[in-house]
Amino acid sequence: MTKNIDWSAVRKDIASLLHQPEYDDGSAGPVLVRLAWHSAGTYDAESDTGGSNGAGMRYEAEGGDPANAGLQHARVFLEPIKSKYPDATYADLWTLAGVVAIKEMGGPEIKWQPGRTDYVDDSKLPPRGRLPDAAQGNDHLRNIFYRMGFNDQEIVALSGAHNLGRCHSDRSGFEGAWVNNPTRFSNTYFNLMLSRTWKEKVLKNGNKQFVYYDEDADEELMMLPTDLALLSDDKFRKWVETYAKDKNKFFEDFAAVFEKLMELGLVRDETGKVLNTDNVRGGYHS
Ligand code: DDH
Repeated sequence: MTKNIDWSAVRKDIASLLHQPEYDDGSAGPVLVRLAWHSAGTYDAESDTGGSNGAGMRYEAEGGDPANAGLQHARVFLEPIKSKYPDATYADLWTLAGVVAIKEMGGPEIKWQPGRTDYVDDSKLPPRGRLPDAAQGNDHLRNIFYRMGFNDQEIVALSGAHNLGRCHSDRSGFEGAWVNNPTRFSNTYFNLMLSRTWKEKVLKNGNKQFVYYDEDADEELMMLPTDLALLSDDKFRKWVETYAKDKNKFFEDFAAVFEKLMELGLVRDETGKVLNTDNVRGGYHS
């Protein structure tokens, strides 16, 4: 059923909650982007399960996946919005919050459409382990993102989201930010990846990451093994180089691929209406 929701008012309200002086780098933006991505990134094209319908992270089966540790902060930030617009689904609010946060942090405008359901079909719950593991390499990246229907160029463009936010030792077990200004969307991540000398560092918990000490900012920046894996493969590396050189191209490609990510698992008719609001997709494919 189409509800009459004033989405431009919702967007404004999301934008006005981003400023959070007590939280992380002063912004809820990065963790909201991660919530949006993890809500959709469970998609499996072959079995047609997972994806942005359902907001399954509200429940332990998905929300308790160690890959989703810390995302409760993002969900709590959005509760006042849900209370103000009770007819908006969580699945719509989580994806829209990511889109609004990216724009507000200086990123591109990303097309977004509502219509997602909060209905969860238990028999179609995505199993854990569908989100990427930062300790792995290129084969893993391809397995995970090809499964969602992305290609090599799209994998690199999506990875550029690591311009934003940071790793937390009590969430993922990794530590630090990728760039000096982690609440400003840009292509700095790609530039730093190529231009700095990254040294392996073993954390107290045994996790390996790569670090570079930035003297100007007196700060240690980091890369995950999966980030630097993009440099060791020509098909990925050429896109890292393209995006490092050409910020506009990165913004354009990122906007397209993030829009595609937010649509994973949805079947829409030609008017944009979501058909699989029972969250069962099979029957809608002709
Ligand atoms: Fe990521 N990401 N991500 N990521 N991600 C982490 C944080 C953030 C991987 C691992 C981690 C994407 C892809 C990958 C964001 C957006 C996106 C953290 C740290 C880990 C670990 C979490 C924590 O400790 O709080 C891996 C591996 C991949 C991959 O294999 C490609 C994608 C595709 C996106 C996206 O949005 C399109 C954002 C934003 C953050 C910062 C969160 C925060 O709280 O700050």
